[in-house]
Order: sequence, then structure tokens, then C-alpha cells
Amino acid sequence: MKIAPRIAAIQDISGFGRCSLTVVLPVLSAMGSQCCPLLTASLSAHTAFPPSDKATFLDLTGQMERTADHWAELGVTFDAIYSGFLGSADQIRIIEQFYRQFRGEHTRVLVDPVMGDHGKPYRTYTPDLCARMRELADQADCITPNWTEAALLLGEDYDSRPTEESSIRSWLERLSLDGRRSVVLTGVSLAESQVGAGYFDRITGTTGFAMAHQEPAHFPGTGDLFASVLLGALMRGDELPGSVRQAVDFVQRCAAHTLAAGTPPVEGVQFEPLLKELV
Ligand code: PXL
Repeated sequence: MKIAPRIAAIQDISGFGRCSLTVVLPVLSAMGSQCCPLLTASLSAHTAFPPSDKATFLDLTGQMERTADHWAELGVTFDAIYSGFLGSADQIRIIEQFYRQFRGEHTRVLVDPVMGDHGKPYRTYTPDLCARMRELADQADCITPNWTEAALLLGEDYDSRPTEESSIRSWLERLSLDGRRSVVLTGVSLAESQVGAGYFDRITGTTGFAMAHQEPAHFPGTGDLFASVLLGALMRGDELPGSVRQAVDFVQRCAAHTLAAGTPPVEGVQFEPLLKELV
């Protein structure tokens, strides 16, 4: 009997606007993994909606260590530890401690170094938080930055990001920290109307690309969708290149479906009707 791989998902829950746990949990479950949320914060909605006095943000940092300690008492072990959007530098200290408690020889650590998009850090990401995120990402087996995050990790200017294939490969190699970690860089385009991901696979030491048709809209939360499909595929035993391909294709199909449905992009992609394709 196959036992579901178990993943600790260190994420917030945003009640409206598909991102973080409202994406991560259904995707990982559909792909056959057990997802155990270690909650960082509870929000009324994700932060891509217009700022409002009514928006709620409940910081759950104080619950994280206690939750980890209870899990340790229960003897829980994890096949993967996956983190995304984080609320404070203190949460990073707690995640590092979580690694010491729960990172076994076969535990894969995926850090989605969520910090910003379109060349700008998110409102809540201070330079200190970005510096700590870089230290957390240094410990990962695999990272999934977008261009903004890759530039922040490398200390490069976002506007000088490469467009040539050979220079993109060299960014991927630099991001791998001498081949120590796998890298999946999202938002890569090598030809007009195509977008996808470039990767460095630390198992083979090679770089590659997976591309799909570029849909003409931007949706919050697709980074979380991408990383979740990638991790779900890796946990099923797929190699990195095939996992990247599945993530690129699924995000593209969800974006195309959402555009056809005509719902507001800020609400995220309608992945629900397509979820069965991941099973
Ligand atoms: O998709 C990343 C993300 C996760 N969680 C919250 C966010 C965002 C991006 O804006 O606001 C609360």
C-alpha cells in the first residue's frame, strides 16, 4: 500500500483571493501528498487587493514554535518542508529551528523565496526580511524564484536581468550556489508569446527550459500554484525537468481557463475545475 508523502507547508491562509494555503492544500492533496499546514498568518484577503482599513492580518508567529513542539511530541516526520510568503524575520528563525527539528536525511526542503514581483518587493518585505529570506533559501534543496526574487537573491538589478538564453543559464547556475540546490526560475521568456520556467537540476548538473503559450493577463497566486504542482510531482517521484513541465502546463491551462471564464484576475486563477487533471 502506498503511503502519502507528508509535507509541512509553512504558509499563511488568505480567506479570499486564491494564494498560499487555499492553493497549496488542494493541489498537494490532489497529487497524493498529505499537507500539514504550519500557519504563519491569517488574512481576510491576499495583499494584492487595494489597501483597506478593513483588511485583517492576524500574525500567528507565536503559534509556530508551539505547533512544531507538539508535532515533535507526536513523532511526526516529513518528506518535504515547503515555505512561501512569510510575515517577519522572526518566522525565518523559527523555520530554521524547524529544519533542525524535522529535516531528516531524505527530507526535501523547498523554499519559494516570495519577496516581490515586477521588480518591486511586496509592501511587507523590508530589506532585512529579504536578507533573511536569502539566508533561508541558502539552506534549500530547491528554490522557485521569479525574476524579481532571483535579482534580490543575486544582488543584481532587476532591470539588468538577462533575456539571452545563455545568460539566463548563467543566472540559473549562479542561483544554484555551485550546484548545491536546484533552481526553478519562473516568468522566463525565450520567444514572443511564450513564457515558462528555466531550471538548474542539481541531480544532473544541467540547465533547461519548459515553455508554454503566454496568456495575456497577470494573476496573483500563480507562484504558489506553480510551486505546489512542482512539489506534488517531485513527491510522486518525477524528475525535476518533468515536474517543471507539469507545473508550467498546469499554470498555463488555469490562466487560459480563467481568461475564458472572465473572472477578475485579482481573485486568482480558477484551478478548481482543472484540479482533476493533476490526480
Ligand atoms: O502568492 C503569494 C502570497 C501569499 N500570501 C499572501 C500574499 C501573497 C502575494 O501577494 O499577499 C497573503
